[in-house]
Amino acid sequence: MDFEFSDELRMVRDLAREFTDNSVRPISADIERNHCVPRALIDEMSELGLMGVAIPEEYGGTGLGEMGLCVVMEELTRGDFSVAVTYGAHASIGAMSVVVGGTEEQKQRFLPQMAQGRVLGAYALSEANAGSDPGAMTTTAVRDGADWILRGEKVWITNGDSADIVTVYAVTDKARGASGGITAFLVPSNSKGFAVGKREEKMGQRGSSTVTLAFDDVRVADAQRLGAVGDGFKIAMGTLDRGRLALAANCLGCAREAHALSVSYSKERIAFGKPIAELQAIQWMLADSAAEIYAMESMVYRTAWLCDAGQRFSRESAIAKLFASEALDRIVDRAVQIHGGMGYSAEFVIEKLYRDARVTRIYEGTSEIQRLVIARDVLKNGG
Ligand code: COS
Repeated sequence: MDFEFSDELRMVRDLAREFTDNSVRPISADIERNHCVPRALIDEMSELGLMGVAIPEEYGGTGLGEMGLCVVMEELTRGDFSVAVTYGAHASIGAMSVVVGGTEEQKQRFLPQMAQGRVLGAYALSEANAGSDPGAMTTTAVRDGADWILRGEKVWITNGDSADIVTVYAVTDKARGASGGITAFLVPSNSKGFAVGKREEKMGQRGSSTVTLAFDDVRVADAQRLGAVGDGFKIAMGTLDRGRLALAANCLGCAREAHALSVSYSKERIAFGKPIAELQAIQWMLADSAAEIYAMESMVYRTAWLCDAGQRFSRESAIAKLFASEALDRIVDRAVQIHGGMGYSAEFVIEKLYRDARVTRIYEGTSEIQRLVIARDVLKNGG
């Protein structure tokens, strides 16, 4: 058993850490205030070769797999959650849907450009009445000669307004539902009839753009169909297995930041004539957070290892996402408590981390959905 990161992973971690400390952290407050992750940051990540960290080398990526992606996600989130999410919509669920579902020809065509950051991806599954139950989607794709015509609306799409190509899931056989009735398409955002709608005003992660996308008879060539007709739901779920894991890595990064700030603050803040770090009430909170961070880290990287080893990891990724997001909520809550009034002030970063963290229990599958995935697997396969 080897728990050491390889030299390559250490290099990419150092690169992502340096980028985060030098380019992300100093402008995190501006990103939140302006509700925008500057394009220059994406370009810088492209130049550093981070956009294709999980894309296999034969398709122009760095080939560091889910392990590499988790390392980068963790580091970026230490600096700013919105930057990490903007990155993840492309490098995780955008590009990974092509890795999971694409034909050889599609991988050759799209992945090298995605790895270089020249083509940015996004992932469009949810609809107004199909969030936890994506099988209930109503966006349709109807065959028209050599093309398909897409019609419908997707909601809560990260980077929907900046992506060049969006993986869109649509019903191709209503009678078959999730099992064989949904197909995935790679839809160029400059297609006629593709329209960006409302942008969400959110509690946290305000720099990350979340929009509605409308498809008004968008014509898509059959060559843009991702995987076989009817395989869309499996591609969506296989991609989400990876997305949930990457999100657990985000939670880990955010938790580390909140915890590190809490440790330094508790050593500086004086109460009852001594630093609050010397009070047992504070020490217990710091100890609980340290224990949970260690558990998060262990789950994230063990699950990434499972994925990269080609083993099924749906249950483990749901466990990692469930545990990491719930633990993060407790950790940022403790961080606010340790910081007292300073933790509640918008002048200090803890208040932002508290808001940024809350959605992790909701998106890419709520905690309740993760429990459902885990319980189904436990009942089917034991353990
Ligand atoms: N990988 C590959 N295939 C999968 C899979 C996975 N992780 N999970 C399910 N499938 C397959 C199943 O094997 C099944 O295939 P067959 O019909 O050939 O047996 C098919 O997909 C349908 O699966 P299932 O019957 O489990 O579908 P349900 O409609 O019951 O949905 C849940 C299952 C609820 C778990 C799923 O809808 C889900 O994850 N919902 C949350 C969605 C979500 O996370 N949304 C957030 C927004 S996306 S950013």
